[in-house]
Amino acid sequence: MKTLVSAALGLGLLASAAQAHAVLERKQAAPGVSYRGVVQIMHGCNGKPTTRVSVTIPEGLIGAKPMPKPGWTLATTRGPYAKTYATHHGTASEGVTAITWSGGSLPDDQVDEFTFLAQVAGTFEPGATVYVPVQQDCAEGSHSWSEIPKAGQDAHDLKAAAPSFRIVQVAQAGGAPAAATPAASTVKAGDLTIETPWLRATPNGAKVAGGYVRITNTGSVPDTLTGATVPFAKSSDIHSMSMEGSVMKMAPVSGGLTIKPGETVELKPGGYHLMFEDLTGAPKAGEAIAGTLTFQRAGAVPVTFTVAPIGAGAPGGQHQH
Ligand SMILES: [Cu+2]
Repeated sequence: MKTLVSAALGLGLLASAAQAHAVLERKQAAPGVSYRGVVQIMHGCNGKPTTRVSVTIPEGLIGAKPMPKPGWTLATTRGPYAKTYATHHGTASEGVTAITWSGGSLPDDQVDEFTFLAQVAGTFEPGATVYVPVQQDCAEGSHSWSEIPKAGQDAHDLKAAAPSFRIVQVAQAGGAPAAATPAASTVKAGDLTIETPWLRATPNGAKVAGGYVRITNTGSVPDTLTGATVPFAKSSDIHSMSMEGSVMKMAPVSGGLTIKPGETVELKPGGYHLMFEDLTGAPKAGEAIAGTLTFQRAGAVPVTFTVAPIGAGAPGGQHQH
C-alpha cells in the first residue's frame, strides 16, 4: 500500500510537470559549450491554436541565433549583456536577448519546436539552473511561462514555471580543467569513453571540416553516434571513406555509427569521420572548440575539439601522410 501511495505521489508530480505547455527538450549543458535550445510547445491555450512564441534569452547564453521556421515570421531583439563574455571568436558584450516566431498557427492537438543555438557562458557553476522564459500567445488567450523558483522553492510548485536546463560538469581525465589540457580531453558519458576529439583547421571560406574522435563502449548495450555540433557549422554528417580504384570516396553513413559493447571505434583521417558542413567560420589551429557528440542512448555529450593545423594527420600535427 505504501508503494502505491508513493507511486501515486510520483505520478502527481510527473503530471503537473507534463502539463507545462512549453518545455526545453535538452535538460543539461556544460559551461562553455554550444546549447541547442529546443522549445517544445505541447498545447495551445484552452484549445485555441498557438500563433506566437517569444523566448527570452537569459544572461549567460551568448550569441543566440534562432532557427527560422517555414510559415512563421522571425524577429529578434538585441541588447547589451550584463557582463562581457569570452567566446570562440573573442569577446561578446551584447547580442540577441529575445526571439519571436509569429504568424503561424499550431493547433492545440499538435506539437512543434522552436529552436535557437547559443553558447553557454563558461562562468556558470555546475549545478546551476538556467531559466528560459517563454511567452505563448494563441488565437485567444496566452500563457506566460516565466516563473522562476526562489531559493528553496520547487519549480513543480509553480503554475507557470519557465522552461529550464541544468549546468553540468564535463568529466575530465585526471581532473584537469578542460582549458588546461585540451589535447588530452577525455569525456565519460555513461558507458562511453570519448577520447581526443579534434578537428582540422580550415582555410577561410572552406565549406566543410573533418572531425575525429575515439569512442569506447564499456557497457553491455550498443550505442550509436548520430551526429555532432560545433558553433561554426550549421550541420554535420558521419562519413566513411573507401578506395574505389585509385580514388578515395566519401559517403554518408546512414543511421549513424554503432559502437558495440566492448568495442572502440576510431574516427580518423582516411576512415570514418565527422563532416561539419555549411561552415559559418573557420577553426584555427590551436583553438579549443566546445561542441557536442550526439548518441542515440547517451544523448548530447559536451566535448572540446582541439584544432590541429590544416592537413594534419593527427591532433598534434605529427604523422602527416
Ligand atoms: Cu567527409
